[in-house]
Amino acid sequence: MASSTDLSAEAVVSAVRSNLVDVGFEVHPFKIGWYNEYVDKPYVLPYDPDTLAVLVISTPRMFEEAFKPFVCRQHCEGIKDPIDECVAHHFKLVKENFPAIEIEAIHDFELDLNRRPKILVQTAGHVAGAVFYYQRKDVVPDHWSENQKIYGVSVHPKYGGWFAFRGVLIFKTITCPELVKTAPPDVITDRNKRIELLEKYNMHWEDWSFRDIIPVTDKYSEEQKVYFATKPGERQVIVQKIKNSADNTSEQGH
Ligand code: B12
Repeated sequence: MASSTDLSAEAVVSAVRSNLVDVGFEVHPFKIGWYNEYVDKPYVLPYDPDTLAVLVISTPRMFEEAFKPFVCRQHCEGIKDPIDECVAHHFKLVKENFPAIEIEAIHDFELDLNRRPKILVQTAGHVAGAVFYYQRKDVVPDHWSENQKIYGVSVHPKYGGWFAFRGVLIFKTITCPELVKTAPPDVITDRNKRIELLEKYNMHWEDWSFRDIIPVTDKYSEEQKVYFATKPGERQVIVQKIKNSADNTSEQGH
C-alpha cells in the first residue's frame, strides 16, 4: 500500500494502473495546467498547473471484468445507476490505496452548482494524449449552417467509439513537472471522414455507427449493447439476469 506524500507521480500512476487496468479501465495521466489552458473560465480547475491528474476510461472489457462481478456482490435494488456505482466503488479502492494523499475524484456525470459539468472529459482525454477530441473546428473549411449545433466526439485509437469516459482523479498534493505531453493519435485525418463522424454522432448516435468509424480491436458485447440501449429505469431486469446466471454458474461449479 502506498502511504506517503513524497511518492513520485510515476509511482502514483503505476499504482493506479495496477488498481484499474485488470478490471477493464485505462488510466492516462495529465497536468491540470494542460486542461486549464483550453477550457473557458467556468470549467477551470482550481489547482497548480503542475498538479497530477489521471483520466479514467472504461474499455469494452469493463462490463465483464468490473461491472458483472460488482453487481453480483451488491444488492442493486435502490442503487441509482449500477455502472456509476461500480465506477465509484473502484475510485474508492484507488483512494484507499493512498491514505496520505488528498484525492479529488470527479465523475463524468457530476455537475457544479450552476449545473455545468464539473469536468470536460473529452478535453481531458485529448490533453492526456489518450483520445483525439474531434470538434467542429477540426473541419476546415466549416461544413454546417451557422445556427446548427454540432457536438464534438472523441475517437479511441483501439476502440473507436466503443468506450466511455468515467472521470478524473486529481492528486492534490502531487506535482509532475517532468510529465511530457504527447499528442493523441489523430486517427481521422480526412475532412470528409470527420464530417461523417460528426454527423453520425450528432444525428444518428442511436444506431451506434459513429463507434465503428475506424476498425476496432474490441467492442461492446451484445449483452453490453442491450444494457446501454435500455433506459436506466429498466436496466434492473438485466442486472437481475446477470446475477441469476452467476448463481447458476456457481451452483454448477459445486
Ligand atoms: C451534457 C452532455 C450531453 C448533452 C449535450 C452534449 C454536449 N456535448 O454539450 C446531450 C444530452 C445532448 C448529450 C448527448 C449525448 N452524449 Co453526452 N455528454 C454530456 C456531458 C455530461 C457534458 C458535455 C458538455 O456539457 N460539454 C460542455 C461544452 C461547452 O464542452 P465542449 O463543447 O467540449 O467545449 C470545450 C472544448 O471545446 C474546450 N476547448 C476549447 N478549445 C479547445 C481545443 C482543443 C484542442 C481541445 C481538446 C479542447 C478545447 O473548451 C470548451 C469549454 O470551455 C459529457 C460528459 C462530460 N462530463 O464531459 C457527455 C458526453 C460528451 N456524452 C457522450 C455520449 C456518448 C452521448 C450520447 C451518444 C448519448 C450517450 N450517453 O450514449 C449522446 C450523443 C450526442 C447527441 N447526438 O445528442 C460521451 C461522448 C464520448 C465520446 N466518444 O466523445 C460523453 C463524453 C460521456 C462519457 N462519459 O463518455 N450529452
